[in-house]
Amino acid sequence: MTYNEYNFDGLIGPTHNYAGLSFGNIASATNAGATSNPREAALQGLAKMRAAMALGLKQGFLPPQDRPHIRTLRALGFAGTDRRMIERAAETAPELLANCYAASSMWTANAGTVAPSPDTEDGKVHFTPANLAANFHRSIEAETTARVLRHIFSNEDYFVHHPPLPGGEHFGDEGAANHGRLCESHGEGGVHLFVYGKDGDKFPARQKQRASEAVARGHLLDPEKTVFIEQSKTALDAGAFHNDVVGVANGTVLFLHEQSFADPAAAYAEIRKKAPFAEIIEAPADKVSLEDCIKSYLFNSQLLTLPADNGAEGEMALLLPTESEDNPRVKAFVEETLARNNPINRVIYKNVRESMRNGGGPACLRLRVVLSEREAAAANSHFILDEKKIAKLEVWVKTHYRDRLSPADLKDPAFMEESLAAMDALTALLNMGAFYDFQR
Ligand code: SUG
Repeated sequence: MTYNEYNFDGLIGPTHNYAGLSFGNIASATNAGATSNPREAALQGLAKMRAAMALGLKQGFLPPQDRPHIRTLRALGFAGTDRRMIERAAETAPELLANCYAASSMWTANAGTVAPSPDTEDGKVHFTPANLAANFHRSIEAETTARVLRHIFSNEDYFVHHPPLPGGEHFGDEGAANHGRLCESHGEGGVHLFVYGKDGDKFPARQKQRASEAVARGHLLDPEKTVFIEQSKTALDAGAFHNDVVGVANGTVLFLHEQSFADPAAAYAEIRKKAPFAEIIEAPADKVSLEDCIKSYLFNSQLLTLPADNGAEGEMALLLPTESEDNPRVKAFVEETLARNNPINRVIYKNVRESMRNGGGPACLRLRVVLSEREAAAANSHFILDEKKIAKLEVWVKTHYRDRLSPADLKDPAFMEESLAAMDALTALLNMGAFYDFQR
C-alpha cells in the first residue's frame, strides 16, 4: 500500500485583516491597524499550493470559516438583525467585532493534530481539532474546524474524529503547530514529537503539556514512539508562540534552531533512542539568531519529501517565505544546509507576505495528513486539488474579494453581507450544502 503526505492548506478568507489580536506574536502586534489585501493574500496562498503541486506533491485545502461569526456575536449578547448587531458591536465593542472577523482559520497547522494510520493502535487516521483556547479569536474556530474535518474525512472505516479538548486554557491545544512526525518513509511507523510550553517572562505558552499528552492518548499512539519536549522560554519570549516557528520535522530530518528546546541534549537523546534513523540539523545561534528566525520564518518552512520520480529517493525540498531569502544570514545558512551532505537538496522561496504580516508562514498555512491510497480515495475529492480546481478557486477569489481592507471597514454592515455572500458562493461551488452557522 502506498502512502502519501497531503498538505491541506487553508484557503484564505475574504476578511483577512490586521487587527493585532495575538499577544506574543510579534508580526501580529507590529502590523496592527495596517491595511490588508485579502485578494492578494488568497492568491498568494493558492500560488503556494500550486508550487507544491508542481513538485509532484499531493495538495488539498480546508475552506475558510464564516466571518464575521454572527453566532458568536449573538452569544456575546448582541441582538436584533445581523446588520444591527454589527452596528452595535462596532459602536460599543469594536475589539470584539474584530475577534469575530478574524480570518485566522487560514493557518491550518493550528486546525488540529493528525495521527496517520500506520501509527495508531486501531489502524485508523485520528484527528483532534485544536481548541485554540489561548486567543479568543482563534477559540471560535474549533467547532467549525471539527465540522470541516468530519465533512472531508467522513468515512468511519478509516477516520476517527475526537472532539476538541475540554477545559479551555487548562488543556490549551494549538494543533500540529507544536507537533512533528519522524519516519523512514511516510507509510512506515512514525515517532511523534509533541512540544509544549511553560509561560515565559514576557509571553504566555499556548500549548500545555497535558493537552499534548491527552491528544497522544486519544490517538492511540505507542508511548515508545512519542516524545514530549518542553519548548525553551528563550524561544517563546523571542516570539516563537508556536514551536513551528523554530523547527520542522519531516521524514528522517529534524531541522531546528539550537535554542528551540528547554533541554536540547535530553530531547535529542530521547529522539535518537526512539527514532534511531533521525538526522538532526541545527542552526547555531551564532550564525542565525532567534530574532533572525522569527523575522524570516526560516524554520516555518515546509520540508517536503520529493516524490521518487521528481528527485533522488528521499530527497527533500525546503519551501520558504521570501523573507528568508531577503535575510543574508538566513539565506547563507540555507545555502550551507543545501551544500552539506543531508537529504535537503532544494529550496523554493514563495511570497506569502500577506499571511506573514500576521505571523503565519508557509508551514502555518498547511495541515499535513498522511493517507494511504485507499484512505485518500475515501476523502472528499472537492478538497483535493488539481489544476482545474485551483483555477476555479482563483476565479471565486477574484470575483468576491477586496484588494484593500482596513480595520475600520469591519464596521460596515455591507462588508458583512459581502463576506457571507462569498461564503455562500463557495459552499455552492464545493457542494457543501447549508454548511456554515449563518446558513443554518
Ligand atoms: O495564532 N495570527 C496567528 C498566526 C498563526 C501561525 N501559525 C503557526 N505558527 N502555525 C496566531 O497568532 C493574527 C490575527 C490578527 O492579529 O489579526 C493571528 O491570529
